[in-house]
Amino acid sequence: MQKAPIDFRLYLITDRKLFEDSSSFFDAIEQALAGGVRAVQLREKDLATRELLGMAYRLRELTGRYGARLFINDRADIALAVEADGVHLGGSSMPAGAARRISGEKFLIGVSTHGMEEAVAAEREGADFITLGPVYETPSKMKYGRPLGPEVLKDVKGKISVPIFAIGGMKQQRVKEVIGSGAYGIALISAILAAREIKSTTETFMRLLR
Ligand code: TZP
Repeated sequence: MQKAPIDFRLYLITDRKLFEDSSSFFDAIEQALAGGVRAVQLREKDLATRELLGMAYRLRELTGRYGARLFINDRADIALAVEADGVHLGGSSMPAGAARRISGEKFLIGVSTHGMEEAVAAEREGADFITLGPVYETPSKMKYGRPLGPEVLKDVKGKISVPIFAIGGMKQQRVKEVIGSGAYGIALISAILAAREIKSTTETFMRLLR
């Protein structure tokens, strides 16, 4: 089967800890989908396999209803089990080449990168797209390292051809700058999931990315 293209520019990453309970978490994801998000990454690194699988099934159902893509962070096995669209790999995940051997050509493989070297390696190993950042300071600051600044997008864009999603501190007023610097799209958590009005906030992001 032919691999799907990267047909989304807004990549929403989950953080269930922003919510009081699982029903408000899934409500929030549904509002984002209703607002136009077309790709969601399940990223709940501290969950046991059983719980993660349960969330993945629910998100597959939800994203499927809205025709959106679902990616599972790190866990190619869970991605395959729930028939997600792909896997998103981090620095301590299996390399993209290994994930490709497990999943075959149909899977989309995203890779988190934090600079030129990692970005070039990710493309070489078979990533279909990368996230690159943190571009700006994030709410959780040092956890993701020092902000790279938007200039890094231009440099990396000059060296690789897979789509680059700017990540880290993404806000509406920064969309123009990162797209102008070579990002294909943006990946984010808090600007949508911590917003008071998730649906309308998402709609604004979608408009800015059009
Ligand atoms: N990787 C680099 S920065 C980041 C990740 C997962 C966090 C992005 O969160 P936010 O709230 O969109 O800055």
